[in-house]
Amino acid sequence: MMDKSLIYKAAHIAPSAKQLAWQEMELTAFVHYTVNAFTDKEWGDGSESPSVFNPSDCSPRQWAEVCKNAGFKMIILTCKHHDGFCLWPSKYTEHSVKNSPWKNGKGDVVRELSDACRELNVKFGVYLSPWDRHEPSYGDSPVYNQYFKNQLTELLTNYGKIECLWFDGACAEGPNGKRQEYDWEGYYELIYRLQPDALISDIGPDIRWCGNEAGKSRPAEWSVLNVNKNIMDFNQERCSVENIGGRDTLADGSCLKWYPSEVDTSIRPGWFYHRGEDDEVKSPARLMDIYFNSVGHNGVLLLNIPPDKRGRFHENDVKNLLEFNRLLQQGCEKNLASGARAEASAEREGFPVSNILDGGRHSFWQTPPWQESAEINFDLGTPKTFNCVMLQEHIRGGQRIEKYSVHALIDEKWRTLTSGFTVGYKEMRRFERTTAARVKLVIHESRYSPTLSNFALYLFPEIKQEIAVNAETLGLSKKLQKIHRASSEDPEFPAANLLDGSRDSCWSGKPGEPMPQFVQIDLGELCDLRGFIMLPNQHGGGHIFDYEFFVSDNGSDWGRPAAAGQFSNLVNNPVCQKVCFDEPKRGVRFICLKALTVCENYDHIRIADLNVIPAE
Ligand code: FUL
Repeated sequence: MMDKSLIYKAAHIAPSAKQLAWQEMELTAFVHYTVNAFTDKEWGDGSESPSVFNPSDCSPRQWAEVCKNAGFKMIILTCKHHDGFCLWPSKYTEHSVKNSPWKNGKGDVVRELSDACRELNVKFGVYLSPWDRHEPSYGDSPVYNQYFKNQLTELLTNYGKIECLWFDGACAEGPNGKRQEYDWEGYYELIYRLQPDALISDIGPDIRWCGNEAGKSRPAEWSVLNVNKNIMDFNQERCSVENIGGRDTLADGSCLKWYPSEVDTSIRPGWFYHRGEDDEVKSPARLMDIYFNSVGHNGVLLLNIPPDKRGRFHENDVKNLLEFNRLLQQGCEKNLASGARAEASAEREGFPVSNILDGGRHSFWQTPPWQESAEINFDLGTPKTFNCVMLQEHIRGGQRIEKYSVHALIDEKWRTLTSGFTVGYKEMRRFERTTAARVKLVIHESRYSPTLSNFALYLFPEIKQEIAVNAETLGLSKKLQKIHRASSEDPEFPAANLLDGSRDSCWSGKPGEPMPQFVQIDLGELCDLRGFIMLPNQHGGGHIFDYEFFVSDNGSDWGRPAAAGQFSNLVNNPVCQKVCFDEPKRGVRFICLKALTVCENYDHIRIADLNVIPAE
């Protein structure tokens, strides 16, 4: 038996006014822009010259207009990403737009975007990467902390209202990289002093990372969490666990906190613009799935749209975004339950169930204290056709529902349409098109007393699921391929797994074997190649950081690498990596991928799939 006072406490933890306002924005946009758009990299290493930053038609106004027209309420700009290049003319470094050819060094992307946002009534936030691969003081902790605070001060004082500061936890220079002790408390104090209303996200006290960059959420997405260590530890250790807020995680309740989930993902496989990904922009259908997984599952969506080399959102991204918004508007246009007669099995005085159909945000229904389950029956009057249900709790009072299901009366029998766990700010579930006049919501379990402020039934348009285009479909047939050699293999994870076409199996080097580790594949015939693709391990770590890739016609003479570099951001975003050679390689029969270093000091490397991209 759980202590009632603990449950009472958990049921009454509520959002702050700024957290609530943030949650109600629902859709927010990320804009990742830096030298990477010009060097075709995902993580710049800081050695890029500012002269590469030269957009031909940079239009932050276009970014703001598109976001606004697609229903997004805030834009967060990467003012400085891990490469250290600043999109504003910072006084504290030469590594910025002021030394680029763009507008003869007189440009300021932060200014242009913040102005456009203000004019269009879109909120503006800043991403400032703590990890800085350019700044020489990085790693000299007090000196760099001052540098970081100086930059924060510039951003917080010169650009009007900043709604959100977004601090990235990424920090991976690989083995022997510099280590910086960040002064988080000092950064937060500065923000509280200069912009007290700003939210601090990701490595911050107001908003938590959902735990992945793939647009997914967990079955029970709680906003009330036991944050029993400092935020940094929580973000590193617990933000990815499946059971994030269940009763068994609440401990003695002394560290409960409203810490809601933000789902950050990119409209493209990478966070930055790469021409080679123009055909891999997420379709409206895919964006809709992500919407249901984020906004429709007690989260806020932070969707990244990266400007291209011109400095504009690419046409494909714009088209898909606007179409996504059109479908969403169409789906939510009409609440087919409005006007229905609702009857609840229990009702607290003053909180009638009719409140959930009045369309208002503030009125709500609840049960009497400690009535933790309930049923609400809806009589729609005449049969209606719908395929989606929307529930909203009155989160101003806390988050409470733990398990629910929705049913329709069809041919005199109750058929379950959907079921789930948490509701929170908003829960939206899709199911097969259903025609019925009677619908029932069952709240099976909740904390103290469930509340509901809105209930809706919608008919979403059927969306054609296009065949997903992704890098993996570019590979050569594996029929003739076989493993030539591998530096080592864990018998449980043989190198042959690289050829089985499965995303779930992988090749693992033997734990503890020294680096470099390599694998060689015999393609079975001579081929002309444009590049290669590598699908990282989909179930854990062992990701390669520095690599070299070789080709050969005989399997023993390899020569100089055909490509070499670093894979970026695999820990957080293990999507398929596509590497194109400078020139096509002709007459190749054997390939070799050599891992020079591994992320996070793992003692083995793991990859799921390796293939080549034939030259056209
Ligand atoms: C990650 C970064 O490493 C990516 O480049 C991107 O900025 C994403 C939002 O966070 O951790």
